Amino acid sequence: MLGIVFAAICGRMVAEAAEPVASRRPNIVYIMADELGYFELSCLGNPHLRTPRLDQMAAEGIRFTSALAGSSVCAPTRCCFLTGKHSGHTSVRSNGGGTPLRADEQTIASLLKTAGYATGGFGKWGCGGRGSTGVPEKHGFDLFLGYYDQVHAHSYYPPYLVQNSKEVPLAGNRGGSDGETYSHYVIVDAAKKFIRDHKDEPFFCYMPITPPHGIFDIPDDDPARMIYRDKPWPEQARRYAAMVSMVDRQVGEVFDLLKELGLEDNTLVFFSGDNGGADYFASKEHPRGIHGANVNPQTGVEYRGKKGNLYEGGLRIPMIARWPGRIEPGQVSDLLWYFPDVLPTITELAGVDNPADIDGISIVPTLLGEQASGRSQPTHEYLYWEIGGQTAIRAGTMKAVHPGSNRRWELYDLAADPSEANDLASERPEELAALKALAEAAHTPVQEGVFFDREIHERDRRAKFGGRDPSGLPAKVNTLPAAGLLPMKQLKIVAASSESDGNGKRAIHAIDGDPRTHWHTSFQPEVLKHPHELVIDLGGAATVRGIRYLARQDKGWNGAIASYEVTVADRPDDFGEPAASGTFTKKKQSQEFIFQPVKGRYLRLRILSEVNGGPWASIAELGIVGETSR
Ligand SMILES: [Ca+2]
Ligand SMILES: [Ca+2]
Repeated sequence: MLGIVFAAICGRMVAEAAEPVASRRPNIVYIMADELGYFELSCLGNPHLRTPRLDQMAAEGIRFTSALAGSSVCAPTRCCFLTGKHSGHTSVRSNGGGTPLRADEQTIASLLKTAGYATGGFGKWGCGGRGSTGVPEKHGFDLFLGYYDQVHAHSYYPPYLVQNSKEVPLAGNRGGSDGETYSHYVIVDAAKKFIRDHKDEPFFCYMPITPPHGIFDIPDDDPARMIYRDKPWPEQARRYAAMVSMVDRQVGEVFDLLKELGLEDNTLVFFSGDNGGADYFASKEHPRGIHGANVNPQTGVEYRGKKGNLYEGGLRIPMIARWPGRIEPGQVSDLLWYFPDVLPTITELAGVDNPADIDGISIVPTLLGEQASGRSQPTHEYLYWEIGGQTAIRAGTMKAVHPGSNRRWELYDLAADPSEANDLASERPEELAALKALAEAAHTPVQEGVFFDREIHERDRRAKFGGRDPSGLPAKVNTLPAAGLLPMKQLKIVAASSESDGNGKRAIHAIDGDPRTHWHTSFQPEVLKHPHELVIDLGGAATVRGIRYLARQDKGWNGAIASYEVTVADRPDDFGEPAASGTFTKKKQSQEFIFQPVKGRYLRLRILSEVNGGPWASIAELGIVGETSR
């Protein structure tokens, strides 16, 4: 009897294996909401937010309790998703908004292209601004409509969207919250049209949609607005809730379309967040936000942290997959996996080979069952994240977190301590050391792609504001007189203690000859304090007689320099005693400080304080008084 049962099972396995998964080449729809927290679905017990179609999707498919984001913010997490790499290997590790993929990088879409898939993307790209090597149409997408730059994506009413690097005007829009054409409707409509247009061939429809990410805008006549109209919450919290329910409705519309086209049984649909939830609308009464993105509504157990850091609150995302007839309905899986795993999962189903340098592992055995896929589910030796000065690494239930450059490593056992409240670092130093060693090996220096045309990219960023210059700069600004200075073109920044990359206030702006741009020190994920430094290569041995400085020319004063030291040396890494120290005053006009001449090739400006006593440093222009040695 046992033998017969065994033979029957084996027979079934053989039959399944004889028809490889890849031969069917399923359509793939991946819907990624921006900033939807783990506990913000009604099927997870959220007491406020109504998500009936997502709840239904979970009931008809598989819901994951331990699926994690590739990173805790938008651009880096998208890069992990698209390339199958963890953030120690990716090209987009900055969340500046337009940081590009390199030209040679493969993505899910470029791989699916090789298997004859039609590929479309709709929403927020975040892996390369216009004019760069990272644009989606150069990375496998036949069609991408939406926002290439993330700052552009802050507005639901921009004057235009971008499709394959061309502008698509949106009627009546003036940027910010001001306009007549809600961009998200245009994006969802285009995605549905793409599915319809490609119903007879395998397709990949990637929908990295922008809601419920703020600005929290949704048309007043959207049906989802009605659901929360009378709730006793702040208006912004009602809007956020409506955006969640709007997304839920639109996910349902995608399912309805697949059903109408007869594609349900041959289409795998994923739905997930992009990074951990934020504590939106936090108050004294609701310290973790009104809707409790990271608080288990049943147990009260919290995930520590939120979007932007590498505690569980920054990494936990909702994740559901549905494929009628292939994924057993009603499953809840505790498999520990993350964004780099999406690429190999999809390529396995499409029958495409993976690039050699990915970090992900296919989860097909979990999705389809180990019997149907003919093998057991492999698991990760470790999962790895880095962002800004933060690092985290997880092996099984153990997780080591390095929360910032001047903080100590922490160690948690998530099985016993899901809230990461009990740091075991001093109790279990060997385990921490082993994880740190893995983390060190997982990190490689970042190699970003490049821009050919920064101006077109800046134009997209200004489109958030309807094309207006948002910086608050007056029409006429002060300038740095050039007389007696080393030529600005000859100067080069060789080191900066930090720069506010996300704001486009990079160190280069201190010496770019443009008074309207400025360098600002970083304030995310943490505010870095004095001293701040710039090291400048003078382009050759020079006699330095002083410095000339122009404070930021917009309305702000943050970072405007008070006291500082100047050091000149022959090597960029061997500075001795300062040549001079001085103090600038609080004014927008050019200021100069002349000191005893000193010779050298490299100048270090060390900034010790700010005019208002704040922790930052900023410079619109810095000139070096002196002459190049002959
Ligand atoms: Ca996000
Ligand atoms: Ca400048």
